[in-house]
Amino acid sequence: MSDITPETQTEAQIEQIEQEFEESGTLVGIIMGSKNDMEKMLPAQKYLDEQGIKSEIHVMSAHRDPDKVHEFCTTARARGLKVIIAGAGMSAALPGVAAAQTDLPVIGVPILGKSLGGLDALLSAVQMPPGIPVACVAIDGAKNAGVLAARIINA
Ligand code: AIR
Repeated sequence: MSDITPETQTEAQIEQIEQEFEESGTLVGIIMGSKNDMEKMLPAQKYLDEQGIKSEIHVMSAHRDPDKVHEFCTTARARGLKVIIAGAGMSAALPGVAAAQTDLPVIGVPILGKSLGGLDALLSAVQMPPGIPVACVAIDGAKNAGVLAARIINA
């Protein structure tokens, strides 16, 4: 006779779901504000690939797709992600908006735009209010975002 009650069965199911997420093995979510940022963001994934760390890449804009960003960030931990890398140019809200909606570490990548030498994106990513941290790398510094994510995971 099985001693699984409806309560323990539910716990077992939850454990199974968590295990499935762990087995999928994706540890880093790489997000960016536009498909036009992709080329600049790929060095983060390349570095993580070289380290054997699985990542996923999505395009979502904090301004154009706020619902998508909310969904991604609020489910990231439950889906097994450990770090989020967020890149955007111009008024780069994405890193900060991500950090506001998850307690996972968020690494911001300011992307060089057509004006202001990338200072717009740098300041948008780095000037976060107390309590909502973004670890910001250099302008177009996606490789270092990958390196930092790997260090956080291996800490
Ligand atoms: N962006 C998109 N939504 C909000 C922001 N800040 C950024 C993108 C991109 C820049 O605006 O991250 O770097 C221009 O976007 P696009 O799609 O017009 O090339």
